[in-house]
Amino acid sequence: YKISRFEYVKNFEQPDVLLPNTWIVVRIDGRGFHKLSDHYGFVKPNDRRALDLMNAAAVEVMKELPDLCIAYGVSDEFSFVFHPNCQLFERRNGKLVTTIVSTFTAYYIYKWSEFFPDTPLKPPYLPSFDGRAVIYPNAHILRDYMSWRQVDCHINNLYNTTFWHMVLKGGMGNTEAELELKGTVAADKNEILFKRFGVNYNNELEIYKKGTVLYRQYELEEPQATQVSEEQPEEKQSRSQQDKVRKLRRKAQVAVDHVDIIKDDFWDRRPWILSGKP
Ligand code: DGT
Ligand code: MG
Ligand code: MG
Ligand code: MG
Ligand code: MG
Repeated sequence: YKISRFEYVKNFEQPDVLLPNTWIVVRIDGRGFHKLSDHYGFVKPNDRRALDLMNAAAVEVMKELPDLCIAYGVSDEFSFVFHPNCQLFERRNGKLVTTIVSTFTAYYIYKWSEFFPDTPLKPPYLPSFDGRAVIYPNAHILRDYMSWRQVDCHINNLYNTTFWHMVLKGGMGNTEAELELKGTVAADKNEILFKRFGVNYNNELEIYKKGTVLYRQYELEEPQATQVSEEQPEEKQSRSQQDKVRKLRRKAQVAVDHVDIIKDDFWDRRPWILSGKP
């Protein structure tokens, strides 16, 4: 029985369900933030207000979506991670990505004036974000993904810190500084910073060097290493089980940390992040 003769158009919709039992990473990235950061006068190379605003918006996303188990942010991007047992929106790609992107953007704009009280947002420079979902087959590869983003953060920050010291404090032209940095390795940049500007890169803020990791805090951190076993495909949880887990996750504080997530220690001390329990 058809409700109307127009209903056949529904058949044009394409399925976009993401593979079951895989990690889902939704990465969002600011659109045209190079221009936007210039327009609103973001401090170079790192604007603490801008990063804190990104983190504040991401914390709200974590609070609204208890299925998220961890998130990592750097510069104008954030990666949000769903556990393989996540069933939100039947794992539909479009639903997951658009919900995260729009919730994040809404909070970014809502909270803007809290972090930039003297710089009101004005068209055409309104912040917007793109987003995509990628699935990863196991926790090992998921961790390699997270490590990739954090290594990127480190490489870019060391480069940008050195570059902007050479330009802003060393009086070099942009092209001149760029040319000198071409082909240099990390040790060279550390040396430029130290010898010319008396800056020890190790003393830069952790938030700049390591980016930001968000996760739920349950006050059950393990003091020493315990091995986390690879997740097993699990039986589907019942509705009431799912509700209970959601409640627990909602109650948990969202921790905002600037720590190494490449080595095992971070994960060993917080086994619930990869186990998905709770
Ligand atoms: P896109 O993502 O292709 O639309 O283009 P952009 O311009 O957003 O490029 P992207 O995402 O590769 O690079 C991020 C830009 O945002 C980069 O040009 C520097 C800027 N940005 C991000 N965080 C800060 C900050 O804390 N301070 C300053 N001055 N700029 C920042
Ligand atoms: Mg981009
Ligand atoms: Mg961008
Ligand atoms: Mg970016
Ligand atoms: Mg609706």
